[in-house]
Amino acid sequence: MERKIIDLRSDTVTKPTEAMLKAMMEAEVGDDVYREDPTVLRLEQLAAELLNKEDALFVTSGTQGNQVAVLTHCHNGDEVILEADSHLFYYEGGAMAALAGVQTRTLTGSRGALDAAQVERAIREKNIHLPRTTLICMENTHNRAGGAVISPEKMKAVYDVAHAHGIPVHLDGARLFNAAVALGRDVTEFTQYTDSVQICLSKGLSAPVGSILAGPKDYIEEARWWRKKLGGGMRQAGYLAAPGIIALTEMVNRLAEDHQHARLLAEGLSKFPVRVLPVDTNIVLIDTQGTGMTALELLAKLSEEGIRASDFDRHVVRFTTHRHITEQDILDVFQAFEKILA
Ligand code: TLP
Repeated sequence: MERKIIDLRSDTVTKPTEAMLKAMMEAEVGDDVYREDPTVLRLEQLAAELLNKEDALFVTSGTQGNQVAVLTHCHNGDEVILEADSHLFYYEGGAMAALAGVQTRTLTGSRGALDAAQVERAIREKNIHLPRTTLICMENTHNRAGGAVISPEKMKAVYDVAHAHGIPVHLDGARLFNAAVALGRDVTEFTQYTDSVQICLSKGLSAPVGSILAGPKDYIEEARWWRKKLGGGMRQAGYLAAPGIIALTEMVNRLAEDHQHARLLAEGLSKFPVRVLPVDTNIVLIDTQGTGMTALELLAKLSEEGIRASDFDRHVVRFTTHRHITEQDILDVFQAFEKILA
């Protein structure tokens, strides 16, 4: 019998549900570049409503949504303030510099949250020598901070500072629904403190592909133009939008189960000689130094036991729970740790 792989590398590995596959088969489609795909239009309208924004755009990925957002907000030579470990800065291949031609002003947050006073100090004054600060980005949940949730109150503090200076705010909400479920608050409580927001349909929500960028109507119109320039004008995209509709309508509440599994994993791992970082949602970070192994060395051992996770730093391993991870899988991880560290 083939051995089961317990894949905790990311929630991006989730496959579509039966209902999603059926919706894909039955989707009504048209050419979306002509705005004639009824399923894409339905997804975009639904997403705009849920996020309480005027309009929304279906994009190919979280990275494309974030980069289109920056391109739409900024001109080249502008400065963007964002958290030093944010996905936009850390994991998007330098795209902000390469595509939008902006320079980044990174601030170190506290579990991913920017400090409003620090943001205010970093905003450039009007001066012939200086670049213009034209965008402030936040990330919620914050991936490299271990799926940390940033409360709407903390977001408001940054948003108020940004708006006092006439600067828009973009939210990388790849896992915003995880934040909302963790705090038991509606996503609109977070999105009210953003001008634009990107959410991923293809992570814990299990759609096969795609993200949403939402914001004001004229902003999304401009974003649509940038998406086309980046090659993101998809034609019969309704086949991909159909599972996205199910992601938003049927898959949000189940994220609580991923959070519960992450807590279970964290509790169990804390009995081993690793340092387990605080867990808010579906991501568990551990520091491996107490094992005498680097992250890569521990990952190699785990892999021999059929368990996959990600290296986040020389001594940091990330485990991400998702729909395909069961309680038994978590127990199997503990067993593997016992064997590896015996
Ligand atoms: N994150 C991936 C990797 O790129 C690290 C993962 O496995 O977590 N924003 C945030 C906060 C993300 O975590 C990700 C993906 C993205 C944006 C980009 O989404 P995609 O992969 O759809 O481009």
